[in-house]
Amino acid sequence: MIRLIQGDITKIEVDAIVNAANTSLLGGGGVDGAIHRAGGPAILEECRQIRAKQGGCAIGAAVITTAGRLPAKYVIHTVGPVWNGGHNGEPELLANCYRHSLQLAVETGIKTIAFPNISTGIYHFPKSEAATIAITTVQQFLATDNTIKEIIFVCFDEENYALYKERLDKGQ
Ligand code: AR6
Repeated sequence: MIRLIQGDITKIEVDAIVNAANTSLLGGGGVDGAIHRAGGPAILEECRQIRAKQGGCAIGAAVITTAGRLPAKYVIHTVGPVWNGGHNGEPELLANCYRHSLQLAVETGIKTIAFPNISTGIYHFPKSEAATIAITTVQQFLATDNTIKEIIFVCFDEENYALYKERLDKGQ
């Protein structure tokens, strides 16, 4: 089941929230900054350990930590592509973020997961195309998986919320 919410992802009570991180895994602005601020230092400590072991996180890949003080149980950190005109693999890399986050969720036994609008802030991915990619990728995943019970798109801004609502209301 897919749900749509407008709000702050750090407040959502689900098994896992997804973070729009960067390849360093060491935090930043936007939703990444909000998650580390609200979740406390435990998340960054686990990110540092992952970084020491595997050197950060590639674009389109995902890693998982616990969620510190957040109401969620886990944080799945994925790294979206920086928009650079659209001919540098950005759409496929963005789809990989959703796909790999969901695969990691299934491997961890997660049943409810919340996504922010990855890459549509500091990384400047056009919101309309990003919404289409997010929704179609998630729908494709749900068509072959029966373990994830709920996927929530958490839109922070009005524009993203309207774009998602329009697509979800008509079934895509
Ligand atoms: N809850 C939900 N969504 C949020 C929140 C929040 N609390 N805060 C912002 N957003 P961005 P990116 C939305 O910039 O484009 C960081 O520095 C925001 O409105 O957070 O993938 C990382 O470390 C936007 O729609 O992520 C990277 O360096 C969406 O989250 C870089 O930014 C994503 O915006 C990643 O850039």
